[in-house]
Amino acid sequence: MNRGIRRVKYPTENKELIYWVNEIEKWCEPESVYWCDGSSEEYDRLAQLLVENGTFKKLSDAKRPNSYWAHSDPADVARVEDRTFICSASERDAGPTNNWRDPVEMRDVLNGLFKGSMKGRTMYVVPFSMGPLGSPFSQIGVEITDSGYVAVNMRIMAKMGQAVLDQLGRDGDFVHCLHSVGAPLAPGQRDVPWPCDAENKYIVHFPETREIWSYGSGYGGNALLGKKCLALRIASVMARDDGWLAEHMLIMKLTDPTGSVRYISGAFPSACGKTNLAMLLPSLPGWKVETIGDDICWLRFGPDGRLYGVNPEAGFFGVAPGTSNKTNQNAMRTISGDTIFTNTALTPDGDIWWEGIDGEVPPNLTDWRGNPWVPGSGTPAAHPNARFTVAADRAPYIAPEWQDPNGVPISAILFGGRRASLIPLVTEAKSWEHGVFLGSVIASETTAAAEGKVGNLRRDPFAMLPFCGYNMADYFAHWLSMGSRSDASQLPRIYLVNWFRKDENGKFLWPGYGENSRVLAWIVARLEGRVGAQETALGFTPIPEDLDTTGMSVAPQVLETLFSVDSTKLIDEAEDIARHYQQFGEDLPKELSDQLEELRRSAAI
Ligand code: O2Y
Ligand code: MN
Repeated sequence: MNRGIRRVKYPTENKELIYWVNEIEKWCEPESVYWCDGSSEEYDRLAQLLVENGTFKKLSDAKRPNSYWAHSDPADVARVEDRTFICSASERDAGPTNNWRDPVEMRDVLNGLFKGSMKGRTMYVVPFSMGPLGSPFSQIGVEITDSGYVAVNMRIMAKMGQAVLDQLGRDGDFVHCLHSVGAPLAPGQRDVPWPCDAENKYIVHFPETREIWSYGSGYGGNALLGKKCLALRIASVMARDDGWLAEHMLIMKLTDPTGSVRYISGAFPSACGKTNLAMLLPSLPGWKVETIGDDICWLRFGPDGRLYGVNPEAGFFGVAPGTSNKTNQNAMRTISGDTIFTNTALTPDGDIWWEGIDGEVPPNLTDWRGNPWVPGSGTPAAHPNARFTVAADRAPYIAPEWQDPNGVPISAILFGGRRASLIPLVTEAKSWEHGVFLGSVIASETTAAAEGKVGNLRRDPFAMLPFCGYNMADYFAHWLSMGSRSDASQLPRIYLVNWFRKDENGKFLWPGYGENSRVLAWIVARLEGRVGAQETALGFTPIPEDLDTTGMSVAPQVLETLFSVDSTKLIDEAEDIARHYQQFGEDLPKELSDQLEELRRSAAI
């Protein structure tokens, strides 16, 4: 007899995990604890529970099989950068672009918030692997969460469940990810469809101990902790320490008409069409794009000295508004079923709708807040940050090797931004160092929908501003050091692209979308040494005749503008870069200040 001794059968023998789960259970006081096994039967059961408590509405099986619609609290609709903290031991290690808090003080705050935070709720234990199970690239995490919505989304976005526990084994290490929506229930209290503590959000990273604590939000990157928190903020620190790169990049497989394959990765700030590019339908005959990943890329050197990229995610958490058969037919095919939609509008016959989707506006829509929508009311039916969550292997255009445990060899890295002027359609960096310089100054002009004045420039180095878990000056130095770890001929070449250049009347000069395949074809021609280039102050741009424009109408003077660099604007650009660099003070690598001096010199010529 073991009277008084609680014997629990755990689905793992990992001592640290069992200890941690028990400690969190004692502290957060949930009603029950549930270990996720990751099965499809479990997914259906948890989704049904979410339907019963009002978080999910099941969509029509005739319209959108096995799919669900959720709408969030209006105060919990997106990542919250001002509530995202890096709690490194020293403030200097977080750097000037992160919100730093003293880790000891932050632990005090969090301990207070998490005490009893899960009362009346189920505590889900979600083991997950970012990256293919067993790959040398992969990292295991365990998210403890009191949100069923998070558990089912995590099953789509990562490898999740028993197979991960088996991989973890008795002594394996994992990233501790703790999440609570921060809405404990008193006995008998009715739950709301989207519990959260909107006024009190904390998205906290402890880089030294590789921990993530997230409180108060149930939405996206704030709550699905494998994505931005682990695969970028914590992974960027691991990558610095272990000699690899964790990047905010898509990965695509590009096949030319002869069947020759290249893999390209690309970093773009939000609202620059990264998902659309990853899923591109080329307009150039004979070319094919297949997707490896749409948001995150982990890069490591292979034994041959080349950089190999892996997509650590298993799904897409894509922006819905604007997605259509015109902008992204592949995404539309992917989300035809087995998808969770959050904050889109809902049609009366049980389907979803958003601004920019194909066809007429259906009558009698329910808006993203769950209210009848009045067309012309001035408010959109779908929230601008409405999302779909869908498994990557549902995509008809996913590359067969997308989960290759060794990754795919990257031939070119693209850096992009939204720039109405100055930046050419495509520019090849002069060297790895020059490419790092271009990455460190990526900028986007704010659009009318975004914060700030239209046309304001926001620098977003490597599109990692919200996602770098340490001092960005050290991150620049890490990128530079990666370039000296291999022979220059083995490194990917770096390209700056800009699909958004406008003429003096504010009209886009380049149609974008499928036509961007012409730029990719030029890049491949450069990699293969088949075309020359013109040297500009920013790097090498195409000789206009070398861009394949067959089948499209583009005036020669437009191409000339697209490939030119206006030297008067370059002087202002160099001054703006100098201001951007000032925040890093003495920590800015000398190689980058030298690159800036070089740009200033060529601007002055
Ligand atoms: O948490 C959110 O609101 C979504 S953020 C996001 C989701 C998918 C891919 N990228 C991002 C991003 O902010 O870069
Ligand atoms: Mn992203």
